[in-house]
Amino acid sequence: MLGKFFQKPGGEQSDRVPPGQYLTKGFPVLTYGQTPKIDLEEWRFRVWGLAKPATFTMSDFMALPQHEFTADFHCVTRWSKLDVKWTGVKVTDFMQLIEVDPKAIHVMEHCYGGYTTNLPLEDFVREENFFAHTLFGEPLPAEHGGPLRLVVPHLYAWKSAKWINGLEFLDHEESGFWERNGYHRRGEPWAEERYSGFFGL
Ligand SMILES: Nc1nc2c(c(=O)[nH]1)N[C@H]1C(S)=C(S)[C@@H](COP(=O)(O)O)O[C@H]1N2
Ligand SMILES: [Mo]
Repeated sequence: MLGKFFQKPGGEQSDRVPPGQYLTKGFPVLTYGQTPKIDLEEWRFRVWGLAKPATFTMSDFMALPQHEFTADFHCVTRWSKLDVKWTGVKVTDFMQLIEVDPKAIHVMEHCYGGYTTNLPLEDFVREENFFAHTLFGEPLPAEHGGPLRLVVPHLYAWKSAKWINGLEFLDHEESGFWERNGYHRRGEPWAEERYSGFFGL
């Protein structure tokens, strides 16, 4: 894997690269399956489970305060990309639009294409998490999750759902796609929470 595109972190960047990760200058695409085809007119975002059911359009997201974010991106397959620049909406701002039952402690992210991933509510509702529609000043390319993806910088990137279209609030933990297929339940890069014990590593 090492070579032109993957470098061992050196100098002052090294304290930003979690253990066992290598830097990449490009931005690899990591998708299980196909990039779904999404018609922007028909795009909808839904909330259900332990929350008052609600449906949102892209205009609803664009009406929220827009922010630029710079965040590091860590894939469990060992590549990291520093200083990714996104534009989007804070999860904390979106949460003001919905009514969540106090019994909810987890949230399942749902996506076009069927991918799912699960987060404890306290990992989801954080100041630095956001829904992104723009990457380095350009509309988020479809292969990177456009029109809208979640970005959760403090966990491995499989928690950053591409083509996100819904949140299901839960009073218990459920496994999403990769959590069912051997990845760690939480996925904290600095603790190298890569795979569940059962998977072997
Ligand atoms: N819907 C969906 N979201 C997803 C994935 C996926 O396969 N489907 N892959 C995850 C993984 S493992 C990673 S590392 C990142 C990769 O994002 P990128 O393709 O923009 O680099 O998206 C995450 N979000
Ligand atoms: Mo990943």
